[in-house]
Amino acid sequence: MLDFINVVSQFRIEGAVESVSPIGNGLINETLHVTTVGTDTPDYILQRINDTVFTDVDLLQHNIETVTAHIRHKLEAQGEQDIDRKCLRFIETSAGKTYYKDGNGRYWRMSVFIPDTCTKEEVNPENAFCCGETFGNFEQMLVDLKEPLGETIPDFHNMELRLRQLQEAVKADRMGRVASVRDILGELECSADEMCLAERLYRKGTLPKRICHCDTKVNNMLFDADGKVLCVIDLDTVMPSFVFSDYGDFLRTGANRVAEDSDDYQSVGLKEDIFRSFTEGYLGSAGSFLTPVETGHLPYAVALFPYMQCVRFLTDYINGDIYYKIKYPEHNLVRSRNQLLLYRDVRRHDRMMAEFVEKTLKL
Ligand code: GN1
Ligand code: MG
Repeated sequence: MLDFINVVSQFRIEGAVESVSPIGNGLINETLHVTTVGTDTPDYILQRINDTVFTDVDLLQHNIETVTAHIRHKLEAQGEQDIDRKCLRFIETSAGKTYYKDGNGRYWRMSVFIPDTCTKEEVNPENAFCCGETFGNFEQMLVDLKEPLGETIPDFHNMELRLRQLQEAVKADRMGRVASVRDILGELECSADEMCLAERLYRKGTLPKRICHCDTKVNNMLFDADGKVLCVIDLDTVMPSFVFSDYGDFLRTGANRVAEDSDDYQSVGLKEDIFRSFTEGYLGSAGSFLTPVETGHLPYAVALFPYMQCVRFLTDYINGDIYYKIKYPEHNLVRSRNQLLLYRDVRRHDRMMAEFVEKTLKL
């Protein structure tokens, strides 16, 4: 507690600290709820930033400040009420920064706590529409951002790089695990060229990078007491990427019939109703700025993300589980097989998805 009080005292908050307690279930950053005495001053969120994953904290915070300021201006211009519930507000330190490095080299940031909100863990056909609309809207608000943003994890969703990392892991075979995953490697190899299409389109100049959220999970949105979305949270991965990141990665988790680490392989597969509902919501808001190259490749994005995640989990398995937290030795292997099966099932829906996107765009 004393430690936290020292950290909090570096930030220009209103009121006196009453308590500090853990909140949320994020795996990357440590998040705490700071209450203040009385009802006249807000509560706060205190977060320790994981600088092993996000190595350039200055760039990370620059991105977040730029994005929240831009969204705030947009909401003001639209005459929105209640903006402090619809956009995160970060607090400056007495040195005028939005983060603080303590004596032990740990990085911290603070934002105003938005009361009477909740997060959701389940995607259903009803809220999937709203998820699509919200993430599409988020991209839409940032489409005219002039200030360049950096990549907080360079080449985060670059498929060519992820495949190179897999090849390097296979070559080193540090744990002697490669022989047991030859079947997965073989299947991945068959689709490797096809899945690197986005990078080729980008080099040709036909596919843009835009500011994307890059961690589009249902639990990265805040809902109010009536179940309406207030805002998007967890902005660490906001960076230039292909829109496929937001669209494809949401469906990878939100539309899988089972969790990404389930070994109930029979059940892995794409929930078509979630796909349709999310796509309608997303195109309803993002359809206004997406190019035909982007919309034409949305079905590819639905396949790309399970494929990429299969590659990433398998790489980590071969490397000896150094990136993703595991609960048992084969955890990454199970995740990898699950994602490969999802990839296969998504490919069975190629045609349905293409027809649905086309039809929705005409509405
Ligand atoms: C990581 O920690 P979490 O679950 O939000 C990863 C994502 C992966 C996901 C797979 C920074 O996200 O890219 O899709 O695991 N985030 C980072 O579960 O690598
Ligand atoms: Mg999160």
